[in-house]
Amino acid sequence: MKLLILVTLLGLSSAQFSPNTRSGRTSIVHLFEWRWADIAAECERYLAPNGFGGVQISPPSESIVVTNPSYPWWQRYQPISYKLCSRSGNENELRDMITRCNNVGVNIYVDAVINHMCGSGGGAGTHSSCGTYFNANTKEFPGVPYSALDFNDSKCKTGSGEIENYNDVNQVRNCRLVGLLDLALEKDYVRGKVADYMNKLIDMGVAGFRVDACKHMWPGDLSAIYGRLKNLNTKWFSSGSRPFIFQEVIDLGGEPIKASEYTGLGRVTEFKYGAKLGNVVRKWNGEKLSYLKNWGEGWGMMPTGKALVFVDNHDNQRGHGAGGASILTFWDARLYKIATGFMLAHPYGVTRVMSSYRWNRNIVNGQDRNDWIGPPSSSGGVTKPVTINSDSTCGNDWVCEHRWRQIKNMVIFRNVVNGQPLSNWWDNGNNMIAFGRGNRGFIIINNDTWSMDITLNTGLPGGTYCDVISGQKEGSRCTGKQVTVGSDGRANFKISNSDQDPFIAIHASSKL
Ligand code: QV4
Ligand code: CA
Repeated sequence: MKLLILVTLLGLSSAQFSPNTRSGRTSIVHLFEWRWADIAAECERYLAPNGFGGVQISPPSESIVVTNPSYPWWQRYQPISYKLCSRSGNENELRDMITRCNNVGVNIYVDAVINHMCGSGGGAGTHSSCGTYFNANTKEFPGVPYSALDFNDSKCKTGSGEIENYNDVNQVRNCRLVGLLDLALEKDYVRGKVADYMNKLIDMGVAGFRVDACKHMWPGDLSAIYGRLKNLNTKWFSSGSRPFIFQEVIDLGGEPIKASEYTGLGRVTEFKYGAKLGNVVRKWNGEKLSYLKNWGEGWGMMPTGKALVFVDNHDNQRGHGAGGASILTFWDARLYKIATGFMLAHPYGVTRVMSSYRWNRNIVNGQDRNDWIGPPSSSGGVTKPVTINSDSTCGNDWVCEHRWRQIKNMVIFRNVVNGQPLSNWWDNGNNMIAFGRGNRGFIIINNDTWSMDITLNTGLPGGTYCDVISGQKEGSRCTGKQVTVGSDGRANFKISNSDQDPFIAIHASSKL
């Protein structure tokens, strides 16, 4: 009996590190601020056929509606209740999306905002996404319900009630993050309400959660909540599957709260990844691509089995959160493709691709004054649909980085090389690098200011391969560069520093 309990507990804790992706798929995409109806369609028409494993969706829970500024994206990080209506759609639309994505083998991961409710200055009324009454002044949220007793204020010891000093662990977890009313997650009642919310989504078919603001919650409280979560819905997942948990903890070093306090509970967002890779690809601080030879743990990052990695996220692509100026985004498209291509080729971590919308930036002294602007919308903050152009790009100011040929094809590359070790590393001591993944794939990048002409061992079987960056294999023909690999595995590569995309990638499925 004791052994059985032990085995069950081990099973419960370990499985939360797996994204539960299906059919050998490895990457997830954050469809930031997309409507549920558009995500459902995207799963069927694009994500499933191109090997995407899952989608991180924006918070589905009822949130405050902010009109000054006008419907900012961040209003969704201020919950009013756990009812499932938001600017992305209502509960029926959410359910339909989860069902349709699951039916084509694409997982849904929910962004769960459980550290807090709305800001203390949120007022009182029904300016909420399902129209539920609340009162931020008296801390009443009848839609849950929570009352003043369910918040942390008495435990917070700062004069302002706010987090004032990130070196004080108690403040960071018991005080208000930018004025957001901080929930008392040690209370059984509060834990129960949060777990009920997450379990409802599990029953609807989601595969896991991105847990928001984990640095601001005690690991013990999170452990108790995760322990109450059900197994995944057996309509789509094998019995006993645990929800995938990836926790947002920004640990760039230098603070007392470490990512390692959370890696026992689930995966953790590795923010060093994008910040450091941005420096390398931009060649700032004397960084060079050749230094990436020991990328991952060798660069002070958490163990690969604990990490969720990304080039940019919805915060740091607009100066929120952390990472700073080095973060690469779609605004720097050429370098962004290099960084994303490298990420998807390299074995470290579970990879998340960002998919954004365009907004009018107004950068003053390095800060974007328009960092609040919400998704493309018509009047009243109604989110515009994602339209698809004839060349398969997106309209209505949706950027759809995940549809960029180079990025989409590297998502496929990662699936093809899944499980293969990094092999045949080469560099020129500067900004030209190449590496393979066993005998399944090979990538070579020229980020120097001169052209490359080099013959290297790829590790691949002999034959002609289609480069999936300059083009792709379509039927039996190649729309891009062709690479001839000899029977000895060697191939010649030419990459001009002025090529539109200065890298080449070939893999077992791009063989002609
Ligand atoms: C303002 C003042 C406060 C004042 C308060 C009074 O700044 O000093 O006390 O009014 O009510 C928005 C506004 C912010 C405002 C706050 C409360 O920007 O000015 O406070 O609302 O009304 C997102 C945005 C925040 C936004 C928040 C809630 O980034 O700007 O705040 O949503 O709408 C740290 C954390 C990390 C966090 C990161 C941004 O450790 O966890 O900051 N990242 C996650 C999400 C992020 C989200 C939150 C956490 C909060 O990824 O998107 O914040 O859920 O590094
Ligand atoms: Ca807290």
